[in-house]
Amino acid sequence: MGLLEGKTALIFGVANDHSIAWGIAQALHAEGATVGFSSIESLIDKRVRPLAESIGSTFVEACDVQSDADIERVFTRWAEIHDGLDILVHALAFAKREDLSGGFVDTSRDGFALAMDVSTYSLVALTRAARPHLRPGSSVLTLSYYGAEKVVANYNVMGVAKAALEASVRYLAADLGPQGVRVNAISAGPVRTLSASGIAGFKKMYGAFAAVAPLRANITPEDVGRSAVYLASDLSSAVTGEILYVDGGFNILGVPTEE
Ligand code: 0WE
Repeated sequence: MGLLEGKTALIFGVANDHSIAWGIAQALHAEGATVGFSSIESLIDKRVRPLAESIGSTFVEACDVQSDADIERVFTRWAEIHDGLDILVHALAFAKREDLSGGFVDTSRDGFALAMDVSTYSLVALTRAARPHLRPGSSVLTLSYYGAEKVVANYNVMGVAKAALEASVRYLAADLGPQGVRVNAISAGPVRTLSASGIAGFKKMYGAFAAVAPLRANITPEDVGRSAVYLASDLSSAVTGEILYVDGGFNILGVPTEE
């Protein structure tokens, strides 16, 4: 019997089969969860629907997370098919490419607002829309990165957005706790996803990570998926407002050094 038998999950942020969101989807499905998907319109037919179908999932809806009306439409549609929701996964972010290199000091007002709206406020908006459907014992999960806490070259405005995301996890956990709903984040080490492709210096930092992280390996979407199962399941029944590192121990290092 799977750890998530009888539970339903709605996952925002699958782009393709390399996505962390897809690693999470497969892991939740393997433990018996019924999984639905939402992603940006342009990815639905070519990328998301085939993946969803491969795990027997029929719920696939486009969503522009910058639109409250669009978010509302997705949850209304969900409620037409399902009785409630046990697991909400928020695995999306966006900043303008020009804001992911050079000096953070040069971040424009609209670039800052865009990164915060798509990457941070969307968790608040999705959690609020999901709330009427979330049963006691359900779990909200988002993804963060170490650049929220310490300066990572070029991560820039995304670091600020992830810092606000982690704070949002704590405030949402306090709000929804009395309803029996838990809210947590996984802070994952760098993974080679579509989001990481073409980022200045990513390849180099990806290699350096495996050389210095205590577990001496890069992080895979499957690694993140297994920890997501823990946070989504009753195994973590008293865990909320937490940031769980899935980073091979990288964050414990004071001076990351190659041997
Ligand atoms: O959170 C992320 C990536 C988020 C991201 C990526 C992109 C690429 C394409 C947000 N917006 C965009 N916009 C685009 O146009 N990561 C944790 C991966 C990541 O991104 C970095 C990293 C790492 C690690 C950017 C700079 C430096 C390191």
